[in-house]
Amino acid sequence: MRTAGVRLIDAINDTIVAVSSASGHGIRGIVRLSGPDAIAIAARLFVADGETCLSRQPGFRRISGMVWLDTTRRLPAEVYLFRASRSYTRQDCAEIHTIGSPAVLAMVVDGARSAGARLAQPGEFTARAFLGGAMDLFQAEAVAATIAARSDRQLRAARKLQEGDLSRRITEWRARLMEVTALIEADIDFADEPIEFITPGALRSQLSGLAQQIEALRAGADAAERFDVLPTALLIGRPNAGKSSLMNALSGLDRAICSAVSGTTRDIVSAPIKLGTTEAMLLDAAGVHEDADALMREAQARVLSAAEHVDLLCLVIDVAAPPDMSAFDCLRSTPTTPCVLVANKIDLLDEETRDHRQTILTQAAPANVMSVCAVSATEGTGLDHLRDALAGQLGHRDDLAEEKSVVLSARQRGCLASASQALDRAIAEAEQIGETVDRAEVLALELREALDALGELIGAVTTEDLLSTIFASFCIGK
Ligand SMILES: Nc1nc2c(ncn2[C@@H]2O[C@H](COP(=O)(O)OP(=O)(O)OP(=O)(O)O)[C@@H](O)[C@H]2O)c(=O)[nH]1
Ligand SMILES: [Mg+2]
Repeated sequence: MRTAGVRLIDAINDTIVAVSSASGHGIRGIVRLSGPDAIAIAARLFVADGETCLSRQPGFRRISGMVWLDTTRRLPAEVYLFRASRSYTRQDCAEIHTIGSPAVLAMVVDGARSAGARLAQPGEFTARAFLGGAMDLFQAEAVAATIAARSDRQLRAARKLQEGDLSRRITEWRARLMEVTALIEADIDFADEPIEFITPGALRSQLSGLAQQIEALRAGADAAERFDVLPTALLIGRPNAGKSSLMNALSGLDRAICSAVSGTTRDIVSAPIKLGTTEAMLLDAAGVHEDADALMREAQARVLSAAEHVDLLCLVIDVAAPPDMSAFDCLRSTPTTPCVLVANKIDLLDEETRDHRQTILTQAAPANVMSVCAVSATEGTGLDHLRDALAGQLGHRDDLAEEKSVVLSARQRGCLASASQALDRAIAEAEQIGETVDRAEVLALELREALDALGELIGAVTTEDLLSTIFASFCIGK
């Protein structure tokens, strides 16, 4: 929680302190100080080896010595000094590295507070880096995303933002938009003159180009939203085909009840599965067949509705039973969703019958069936081949999504949406006028709104409220 009354912008000249290493015990812990008195305060807590005087050291120095925990106890420590403006926060900074015990680090922080430092608020170091011009808001938010990343892919996405390409692109869009706005405003200023600074046609084409680029970025962010959630595959097929057995076998989790009673599964059950480097969410659901009671019909309606939203279908067929092509009926409402056909229970068949039935199924399969895998869910036969087939369908889609996508926060997507809507309104205006001057005021207003939204996106236009919201989501010490 943010300390009431302390505003990030106003409090920039306070010297702040916090533990910046991970919480809990570790070999090494770090207490970080930033602000005009950072080095003087570190010097009061720390005795350097030899005659070294901390305050007189230049930046980018590591100095060994002892840190005072209280008036009588000291521990070996090292201080890293960074001078303004070549530090993370662009202010004088000192990092005290010592033994990573929470109790020890708390004592060092207390010592720094007694010497005049204030406890940092969440994200306050990064807020200072932003305010000091070391990074834009995109990059600052990427720091939070890096810290919060729980998987490799989230980390890669955060790094992409931190590299700053996107900020440069948006800065360029703003510059183009500013030029157009200036021309429209010139039309307002010189309304009485017979000159037109920008024609409605030129305006439309400039704005449409920009709107398209913003839309492409938004589509990428939407794609990222989807890929952040694991790709999904749904097990579909007749009751008793072995869907739940397959779900447990592929996930290694005993999540779904399996039984010889037809219609065992009713609700949708999910479990994560690993397919080499690809991860996915596997869904198991009720079997689909014609003569069902009211409860079963409700369960089946849910299966078919889920089938419309998954990335891959896994049609499970019991090949121990005589071939019945109506098993494909459940794919009818999703003719374009890729499907892997699983011929299950091969342990119950001799090789010849198995191959024969697999051929019949392959020939009768609808176009969205991409591959056929023969398995035994209970014996584990053929599961590696099935995993490869699933990865082949889901992995590729995932890589593509990752390539095109950029992970944006809800705030960032909101800014893009506002910019895009303002541009659309301006384009609609421009389509209806004979001369720019006719609606120049309205156009300028819309474009200013788009400019503000893009400015807010990269932090060129900031308010204390905005900063508070963004940096409050950080942890203390970062
Ligand atoms: N021999 C053999 N039996 C299997 C295999 N897979 C599943 N079974 C059996 O088939 C029966 C049905 O399996 P489930 O996994 O419950 O089938 P389901 O498709 O989930 O069935 P519903 O939930 O009723 O739609 C159980 O008795 C399983 O032990 C297999 O590969 N070989
Ligand atoms: Mg089941």
